[in-house]
Parts: sequence; C-alpha cells; structure tokens
Amino acid sequence: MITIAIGLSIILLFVILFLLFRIGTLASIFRGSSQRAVGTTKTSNRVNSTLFLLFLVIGGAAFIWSFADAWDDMNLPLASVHGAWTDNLFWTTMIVIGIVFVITQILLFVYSYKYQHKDDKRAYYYPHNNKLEIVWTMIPAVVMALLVFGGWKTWTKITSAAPEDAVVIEVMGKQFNWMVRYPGADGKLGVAKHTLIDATNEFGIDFTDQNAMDDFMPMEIHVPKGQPVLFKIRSRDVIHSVFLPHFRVKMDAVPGMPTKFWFVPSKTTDEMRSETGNPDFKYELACTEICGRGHFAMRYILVVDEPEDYEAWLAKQTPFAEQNPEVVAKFSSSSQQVVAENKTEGKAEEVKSEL
Ligand SMILES: [Cu+2]
Repeated sequence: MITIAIGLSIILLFVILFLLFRIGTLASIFRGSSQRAVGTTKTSNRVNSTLFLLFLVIGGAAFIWSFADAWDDMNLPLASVHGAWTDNLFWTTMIVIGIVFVITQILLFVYSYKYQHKDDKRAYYYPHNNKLEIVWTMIPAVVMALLVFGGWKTWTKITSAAPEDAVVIEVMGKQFNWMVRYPGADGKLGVAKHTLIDATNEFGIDFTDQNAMDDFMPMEIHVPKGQPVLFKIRSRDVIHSVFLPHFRVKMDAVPGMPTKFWFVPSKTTDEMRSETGNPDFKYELACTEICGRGHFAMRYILVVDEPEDYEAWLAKQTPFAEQNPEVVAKFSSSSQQVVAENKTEGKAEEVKSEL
C-alpha cells in the first residue's frame, strides 16, 4: 500500500512539474517573447535542466535503494568451489562498470544543468582532438578486453570435463517438476528414450538395458561434500533451467539437447544451517526459465552430506526396477521387436547420455 502511495506521489509530482512547465511556456508566448522564434524560452530551459538534476537525484536514490534492497538475495552464502571464481568475476565486473556508470551519469546530468541555454553564452567550438579520442577509445577497449578474457578463462575452467570419479546424477525438467535419477551401484545410467515415456515410466527408461536395473529416483537430491558432482541435464517438454543459487550453478535444460554441469559442494546442509542461523535451511534446486503456468512450483530439495552420511543414504535407496516390477515386466514380456528396436536406437541415446 505504501509503495503504491509513493508511486502515485511521484507520478503526481511529475504531472505538476509538467503543468508548471506548460504554463510557463504559454505565458511566455502570450508575452510575445521573441525568444520563442529561435525555438526556446528561458522557462523551458530552466525547467528542463532542473528536471535533469531531479532525475539524477531520484534515479541515484533508486539505484542505491535497489542495491540495498536486493543485497541479501544477490549475496547468498556460497557453497561450492567454483562459486568463488564466479563471485569474484561478478564483483570485479560490477565494481568496474559501477564506477564508470556513476561517474558518467553524474557528468551527464550535471552538465545538462550547468550548460543550459543562456542568451549571453556561446558554445565553445571544439571539433576535434586525436589524442583525446585515442585515450577514451583505448581505455574502455583494454578494460573490456581484460574483463572478457577473465570471464573466458573462468568459464573454460568451470565448463571443463568432469573428473572421472564425479557422482553422476540425471536431472530432468518437465512441466512442472524436476525428476532426478541416480545410476545406482554400477555408476551407469540406463538408456532412456522419449518414446518409452508413459504414466508408469516417466523417465522413459529402457529396462532391456541392464545398466537401468539399479537406477533409482529419490525424492531429494543427496550429494557428498568435497566431491565432484556431475549433473546430466535434459528436458521432456519445454526449456527449463537448473538453478542452484548457493552453488552458483545455472544451466538450461533443453529438449532434445542434453546439457551438463559439474561442481564441488563445499558446505554440508548442517554447516549452512549453523552459518545462516536458520535451523530449517534447505538447499534448493529451482527452475529459472519461465516455462509455463506451474513454473513457480518447480522446486527440489538438495542435501549436502558428509561423505559417510552420503554413503549411508545411498545404501538405503531401492532401485526403481525393484519397486516397480510390473513396469520392468512389460519389457521382458514384450515382443523381440521392441528389443531389436532398442538395440539400434539405444546406441544413439547412449551417445547422448554420455555427453
Ligand atoms: Cu521449468
């Protein structure tokens, strides 16, 4: 309510200023001011230049307020190794462009006020200066090149191939929830095909593939602290986006194009609870692509365990095939034709899931 009232007051202020400006302009026309002929009046210049200053003050205040208001959301506690590199890059860029932004905006609006039209003033004719142009072209070019180079180096490091011993987890987005699959004891995800998706087999897993027999789908993601975790990401319908803000992980889930992201969690959920002082703290996997009406509901909990707790959790999980023998039975009882089809098409899928 207060926000609406403030918004309305600001709009009203601008309307009043505009009306004052109009009155000033009309009054000067009625006075028969000769300055009207050259397309300007004293009042309009004064009003416009003052508005520039006003805009600088209000805009500056809004700029500072937006930062202050969003500060906690922008600075979530960090829980991954590569997150420190990302944050470093983000803040370096933010500080450099922030300083330039503030200086240029102040100069822009203050000069507009200072050098408003005055009849007794003439502009200084200064058409060209090579040295000045070289300086103001080279400095931004070098700074931008350094920022881009830094970004490229960090991006290369973050998107390098995952270590061999990474914990592999498949994350699949669909309207409107995430589904997660672990490869089980063999460490290999079974082949999945979109043609096999139905109400009982939401991943479209091909149970003629032996690697699929120990795959399991938990209700929460568990990962061990200090070990690399590789997300193999896909989507079943539209574009979704995997977002784990505390880990600085963000990667689109694109239908027909598997993506991946690997990271090393550096703080367990319990450690984060004591750091934030919030006993209910939970890491969250959110969708950060507006993917439809139920987008807001795409939330999945991620738990970072100490390695031994993670092993204990793993040992408690039951493979999907064991829990749903009737789904697997459909594969064994179906005709040899299905098996033959899978043999040929399965290869292509396997290549994809290796990505
Ligand atoms: Cu989504």
